[in-house]
Amino acid sequence: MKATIVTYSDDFMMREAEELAKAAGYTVAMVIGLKQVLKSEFGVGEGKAQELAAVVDENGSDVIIVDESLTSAQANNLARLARAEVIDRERLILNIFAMRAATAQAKLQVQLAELRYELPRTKDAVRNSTAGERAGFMGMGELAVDVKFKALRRRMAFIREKLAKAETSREVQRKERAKLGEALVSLAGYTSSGKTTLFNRLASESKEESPNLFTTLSTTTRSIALPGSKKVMLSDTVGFISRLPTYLVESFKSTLEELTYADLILLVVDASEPLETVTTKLMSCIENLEQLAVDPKKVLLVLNKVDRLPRGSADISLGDRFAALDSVRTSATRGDGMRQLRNRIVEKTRRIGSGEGHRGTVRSGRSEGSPRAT
Ligand SMILES: Nc1nc2c(ncn2[C@@H]2O[C@H](COP(=O)(O)OP(=O)(O)OP(=O)(O)O)[C@@H](O)[C@H]2O)c(=O)[nH]1
Ligand SMILES: [Mg+2]
Repeated sequence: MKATIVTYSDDFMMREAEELAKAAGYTVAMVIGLKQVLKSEFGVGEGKAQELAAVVDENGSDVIIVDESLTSAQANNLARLARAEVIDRERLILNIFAMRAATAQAKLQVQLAELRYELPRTKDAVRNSTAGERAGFMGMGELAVDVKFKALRRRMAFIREKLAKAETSREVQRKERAKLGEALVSLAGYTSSGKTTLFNRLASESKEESPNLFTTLSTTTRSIALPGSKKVMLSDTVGFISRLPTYLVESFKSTLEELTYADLILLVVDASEPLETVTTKLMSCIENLEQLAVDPKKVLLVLNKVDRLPRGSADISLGDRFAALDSVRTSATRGDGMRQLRNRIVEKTRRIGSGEGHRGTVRSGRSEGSPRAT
């Protein structure tokens, strides 16, 4: 399917929107950058909507992707005018997640996010389709909204319950692991930064790595051996993206919660991108970690893909904003920096494990070197 993308005239956003569209399986015919995307009933501005209709007609796109959140009225109006299917950013991300969900848990999480997406849009759609009815049958429209709403809510409650059950068994597993006295180390970072490639190298695994966004949707945890016959549990997690819909974060909370239990977080960054991109992505990762109430002291920055940097290039300077973060340079594909990374994990989990005031649910005294560890 061919798609024309409408986004902001910003290099980063244009590239990211294109990558998202490709990850969802579209062939991208054109990326249009606008100063203002959310406008009027067409979502892009009426004049622009007419132009867009002509462009899509010309390049034969089946789909228009609007890189913003649209109401169903906006999407419908634009679709009618341009005679093409209209998909907004949230729908696009949901479609990728739906395609990639492999485990039962991930599938439930996606279903929950779908329902959250639909809830406000159902309201719109039912209102519109029953507007005539309401005039004749006094309030039938409202009734239809109600029925539909109740059905959606019931379904959501059902899925939440199922997810909660799965969460209980994860909790049991977590406690079992805690008894082994191994620190938990989690990989986090922007989608496609190389988390799974690092995970595979550290754990001698062969989980799927790919240049597509959101390759990994569920957590995998393995025990890995480190220098000094130390062992830690290492988890690979779902990647972050900018402007991630909050309900998607909520739906994937139990997966992301892995990060709140971690003793150490390896925040992976693709350091081969332009500094501005690196900074933007790092900021959005840090925002996500803050939302999950992760302690910045537990973060070790992994500047990955250094094999792509020009030979002998100076140290990557991220500026004062990230000065507090410790960092290691790696190439997960070529193997650079792996020894340093392993050593840093040993060091960092030793310090974290020795009982400096853990918060809330995080267990303390499990790691090697702690007097309480057994
Ligand atoms: N050149 C180079 N490529 C790398 C390196 N690490 C990973 N890659 C490539 O980057 C792409 C993304 O890697 P993944 O490991 O799938 O990234 P991820 O962070 O797990 O991504 P998601 O699961 O989608 O969130 C793949 O094509 C990898 O081969 C590296 O150090 N150097
Ligand atoms: Mg991955």
